[in-house]
Amino acid sequence: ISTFDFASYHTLDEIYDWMDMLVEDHPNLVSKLQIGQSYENRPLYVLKFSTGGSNRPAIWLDTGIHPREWITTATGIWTANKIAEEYGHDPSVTAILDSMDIFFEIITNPDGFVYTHHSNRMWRKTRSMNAGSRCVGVDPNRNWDAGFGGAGSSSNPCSETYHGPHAHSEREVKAIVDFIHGHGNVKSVISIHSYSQMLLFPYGYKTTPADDYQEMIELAKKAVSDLAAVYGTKYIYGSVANTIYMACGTTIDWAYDNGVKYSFTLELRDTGRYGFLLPSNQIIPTATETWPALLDIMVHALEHPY
Ligand code: 0X9
Ligand code: ZN
Repeated sequence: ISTFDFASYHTLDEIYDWMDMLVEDHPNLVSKLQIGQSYENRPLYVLKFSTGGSNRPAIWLDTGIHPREWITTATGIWTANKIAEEYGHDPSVTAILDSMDIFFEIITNPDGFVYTHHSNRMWRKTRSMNAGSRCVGVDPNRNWDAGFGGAGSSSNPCSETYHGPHAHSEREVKAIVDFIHGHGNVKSVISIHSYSQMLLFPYGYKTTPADDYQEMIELAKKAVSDLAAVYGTKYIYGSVANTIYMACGTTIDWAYDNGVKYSFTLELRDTGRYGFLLPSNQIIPTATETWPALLDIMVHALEHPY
């Protein structure tokens, strides 16, 4: 899309308009689905990239589940546009879309996203009311049914990592759970966060290595090396078994435990200089370097059917 400014951060309405433009520009490839409604009744839109078939093996991507991580949404927009433009040109994109579908939720937490624009730029959670508390919101990356309620999550509604009253209490989470279960053929989930420059894979809720640990380590190693080859940006990769802090109830652990083998979390730029307030002049470089890493994971899913 030539009229959209990919190098700036945008509001919810601007992004919704962009989604419609993308669909209009690529009517035979891209469509828009609504998978549910947010707590404040905003539509939860997903872009579907498909060249046909019925219920093909699929890749799920999401950005912006933590709304203050603006670089993820901006990277999502750039990436979705890239997928649409490269089909029929880039051999990897073409091969992926000739046999798989891609589903991309660009604004996974719209209520929180709007809140970061109007009230509190640093908002992380959903905007749901908590019974018996004046504090608002649940951490949508602690709300999944995978070690729910355990270490690295909080039972205090005022905490930034509040896990919520029960697993999948948040509409924004439940919509994805229902979509992935209903689809039944999702082979990869890539959930995009910021910041800290990491590529993570299950598990985050236990120290036991996942069954596919060795395969994931090798894929992650290749992905971060191809990412670094673009501008030299260094990522670390791993799971709780070797690298990161414990976090219970996260998206990719739920996906992995529900049969989605290639489940990864990306933590985009930077390592803390700007943190969540990454300047807009880093949007295109961030998206550009992340692209080969995403392709590595998607191509791996294509070439290793299960
Ligand atoms: O804590 C999170 O939800 C993620 N980091 S963020 O700064 N984007 O909030 C990381 C979750 C990764 N999983 C584990 N640490 N196990
Ligand atoms: Zn996050």
